Amino acid sequence: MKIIYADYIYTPSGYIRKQAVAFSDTIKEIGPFEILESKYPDAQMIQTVPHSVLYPGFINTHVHLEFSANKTSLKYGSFMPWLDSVIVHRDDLVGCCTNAMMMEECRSMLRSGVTTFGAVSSFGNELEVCEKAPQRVVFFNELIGSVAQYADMLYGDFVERVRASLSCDKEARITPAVAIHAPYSVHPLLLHKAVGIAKQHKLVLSAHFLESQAEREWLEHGEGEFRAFFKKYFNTQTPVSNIQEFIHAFDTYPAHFVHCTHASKEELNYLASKGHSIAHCPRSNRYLGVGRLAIETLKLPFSVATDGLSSNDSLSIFDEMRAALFLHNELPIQELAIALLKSVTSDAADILKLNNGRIAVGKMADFSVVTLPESPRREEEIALWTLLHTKEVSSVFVAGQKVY
Ligand code: MCF
Ligand code: FE
Repeated sequence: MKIIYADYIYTPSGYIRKQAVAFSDTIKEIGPFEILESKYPDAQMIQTVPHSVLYPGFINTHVHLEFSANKTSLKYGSFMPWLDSVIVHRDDLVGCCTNAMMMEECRSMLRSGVTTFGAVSSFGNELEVCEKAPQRVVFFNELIGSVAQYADMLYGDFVERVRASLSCDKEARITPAVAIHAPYSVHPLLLHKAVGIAKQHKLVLSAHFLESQAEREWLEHGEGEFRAFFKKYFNTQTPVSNIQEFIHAFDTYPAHFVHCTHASKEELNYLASKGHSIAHCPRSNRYLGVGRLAIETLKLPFSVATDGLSSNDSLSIFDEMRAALFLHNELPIQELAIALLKSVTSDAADILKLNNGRIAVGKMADFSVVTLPESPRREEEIALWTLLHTKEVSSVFVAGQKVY
């Protein structure tokens, strides 16, 4: 047993003062330090430095580690030129992305307090790194392919990758999951089979959805910038799916939709009515020029996530939350800070169906300790000071073990 003490603890009912948490691999009890100390006299005591706030470990629900080598290869600014540059540079970028490079990015997430991440993998190359990473990983096996002719072959490869991630060592804390790339790139034949697999094995399901205006135009009318793209690379003129067909494929199984920057109010409300959620990636959206997701009117849970270095400059969840403060510059800043922290803790845990993300009895003992530069003058501002002053966290625990 261990007992950790901090000036403040972030709990589902707000920040509590001068309390401690007793834990092994899960949280056993929360209460005054003296009481826990006398109840568990053999426990290892962990006293955090002054002005520390104990948070549940942060959760980054959507990242692409395989693009960790990208620095200047991919074209930022607007979606189609970016996608074109992905087609041109993908093989090189993925080919030169070493395990060491990906592990360094896992460690950079760890330094920002991320104890769980959702890794989208198109080839399965990252599995080894994810097994060795100190964090929990929801391993999203990505399915992509719009040409019906290749559907069987692509599906076979996908099933193999799902199988590999299902048979990981328990110690590695890998949770297998399914990612459908996007409505424009996945044939309905594959889409329905993949949703079926997710349902059958109760796997978390995710999909990029309505990220750009170009995607919308293509899916609705077979027009716009995607037309030339599909003509050039696939010699086709018609989309394989449309918005309604894609949305309805998920009607009976909740999914985590990534971006949704070009979803209409009606579509978003429909997603909400079916129990879906959203991954909101502020910097990726800004860098790919796809506009702002109006998080203030969403009726469904959302997480703030970094996306990959394919459309970002770092995988720090704090850099991401600070960017969100600026992207959503018309929202009241204190309330926004509170909402952002909730989005990367309890909401993200619910989305990934994990028993963490909250400091509460029975939850997994994943923590990140944030140390503020001085004692907060007003308690109602702790969330904002946390976001503004944290470049790196002070320490991190996963399943009760100190990993940073
Ligand atoms: O989320 C961003 C932007 N939207 C779509 N895809 C990706 C993103 N970052 C990486 N990707 C990957 C995607 O998973 O890029 C490839 C897929 O493997 C694009 S299709 C050649
Ligand atoms: Fe993505």
